[in-house]
Amino acid sequence: MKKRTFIKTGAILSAGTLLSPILACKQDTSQTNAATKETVEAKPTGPFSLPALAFGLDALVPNIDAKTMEIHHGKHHAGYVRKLNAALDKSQIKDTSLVQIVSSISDSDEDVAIRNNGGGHYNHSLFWEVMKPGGGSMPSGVLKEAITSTFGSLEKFQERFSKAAKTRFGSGWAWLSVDKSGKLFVSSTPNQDNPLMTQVVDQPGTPILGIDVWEHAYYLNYQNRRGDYVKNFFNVINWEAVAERLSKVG
Ligand code: MN3
Repeated sequence: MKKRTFIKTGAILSAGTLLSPILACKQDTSQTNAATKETVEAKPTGPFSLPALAFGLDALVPNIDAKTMEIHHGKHHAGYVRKLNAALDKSQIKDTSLVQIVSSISDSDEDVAIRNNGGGHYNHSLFWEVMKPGGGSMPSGVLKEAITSTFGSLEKFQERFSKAAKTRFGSGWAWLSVDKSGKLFVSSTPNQDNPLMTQVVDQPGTPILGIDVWEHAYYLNYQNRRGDYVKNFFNVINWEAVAERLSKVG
């Protein structure tokens, strides 16, 4: 829609130039400004783009409903990507590694747009990857050993993770991450922060599993029952993806 508007504006500008050079000159300034503004707003690409889902919108039903997936991925996540690209466009940041960008975020006001939208893009990209239809079978191998040696048992890990998700006040995320000594830990962060943000979180690390506990992630299906959503999230965890993330840390 916006792209089309921009093309139209460009066409009007060209027509004006042909019809009357003087008028076009006068109009040029305002229309160039308008066109420039539209270009920024309509910019369909930047360093980042919305990743496609590996499964259908209804694939996680009944644990996560199709409408929630549609809005969450197509509107919320797409919005973070768009705003991140716009924020980077105005910033001095030349880095195109999302992990580098997110890891470098500070507490300063200047970083707010990149903190919220870079975090939003990173977090949601991870979120879609650590879920799958028919998921939820228990982890195995190295990941299982790491979880049981850290938390005592898989059940105790689930309790700890669920508590972090349920008790996060307001909007945010709960995480299973790996610290720099290679040890697993559970934490939660507000808004779109995550454990990669070394300068802003209490417990820095590399997240390997995360659950979005913003109301937009569950409210259509669960309303205020965040606990039920968190419980059912365990039916769709893609443990192979979590294990793969663990294997890449370090
Ligand atoms: Mn979300």
